[in-house]
Amino acid sequence: MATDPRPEDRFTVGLWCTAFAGREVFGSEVRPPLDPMENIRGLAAAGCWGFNFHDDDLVPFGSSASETDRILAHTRRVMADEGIAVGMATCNMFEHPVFKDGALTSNDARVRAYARQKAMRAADMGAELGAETFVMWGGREGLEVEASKDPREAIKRYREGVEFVAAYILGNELGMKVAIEPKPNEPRGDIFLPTAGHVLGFIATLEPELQRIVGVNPEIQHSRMVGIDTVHDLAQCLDAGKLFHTDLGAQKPTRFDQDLRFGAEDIKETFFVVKLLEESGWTGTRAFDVKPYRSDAPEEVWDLVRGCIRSYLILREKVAQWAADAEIQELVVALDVADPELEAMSAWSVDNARALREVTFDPDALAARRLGYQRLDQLTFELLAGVRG
Ligand code: GCO
Ligand code: MN
Ligand code: MN
Repeated sequence: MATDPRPEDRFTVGLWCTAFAGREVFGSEVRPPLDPMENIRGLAAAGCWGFNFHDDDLVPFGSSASETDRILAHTRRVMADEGIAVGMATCNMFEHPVFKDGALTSNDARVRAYARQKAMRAADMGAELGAETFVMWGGREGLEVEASKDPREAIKRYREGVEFVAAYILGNELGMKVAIEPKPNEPRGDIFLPTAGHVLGFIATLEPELQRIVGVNPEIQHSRMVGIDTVHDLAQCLDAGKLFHTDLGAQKPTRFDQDLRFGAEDIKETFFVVKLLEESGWTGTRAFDVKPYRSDAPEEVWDLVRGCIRSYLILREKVAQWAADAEIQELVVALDVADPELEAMSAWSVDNARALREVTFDPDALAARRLGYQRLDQLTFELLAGVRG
């Protein structure tokens, strides 16, 4: 089984993932801080083609322009040394207290302006390091107190903010696409643009020339938090030509954002995620947004990275096996029933509508068709469980 990553697989991991020291609402850090350059070297050694970063992951918040340049130059040297690229860059608009009640959707015009300024700087950093995608995750763009924000005003402000950032990237030819990342809640009680569907609807309201460079960054964990089908989420974005990035990981439904190791939960759904990406000819990076357990020792964060990559590649092999399994394929092929005569009437026209009205159907006979889903799902399970072939 081919489980060694190749450069063309383009696996990436966020610097914030491996640097996650375990601080959360109930407990303090359990691991020492991880220096960003050590982090980049560690990701390269673990098999990553690239890394993803927030501005503040690399350049400490509040650094001067010259300090920023120095750090970026140093980063470029480490990247060249290690042969590692950058997949996506993003702006941390959630951590500092200034964003306590939102960034682009804050009621305070000064905070909104500051957020735009920070996003422009983050976009410059991303372009400088060769990122192809600029992710916008609005972690603080939400509320707990419904009376605190007019939701229509907030969404309008969100649009103006995204348009501003997209126009900046386009106007300065930074060569990146923007991918908005939906999330239903956490850290806010309710976050605007909670699902991929909301983001798709939102994108359709942007200035037409900016729409072209704005897409979606769906995350498995965030879809599972609300219990919706991750595969359908991705498929809807693909169908719209808007899957610009995707954050891979694992999650049990209806919990806090667990950001578990890829493949850690719902192996079957994860298999169908890989199947969809591979069969759609996905050319983006294969990006993991995962967190080490709080119980992990410092060196185990690299097991997390290696595990994600290995699980993805194992599932990719399973996708090939599934496609080559004669019994499975026989069932799958039988599902599509063609009827050239009826299909010729499927496009709307007055003549087709008239002809269709004259057709006699036998609904009971159609309903009696046997589909074989028990067998199909069982075979899929057995293939994944390793007891087939
Ligand atoms: C989360 C989010 C974040 C974002 C990241 C990029 O886990 O809640 O997914 O990890 O992806 O901040 O902006
Ligand atoms: Mn994410
Ligand atoms: Mn997440």
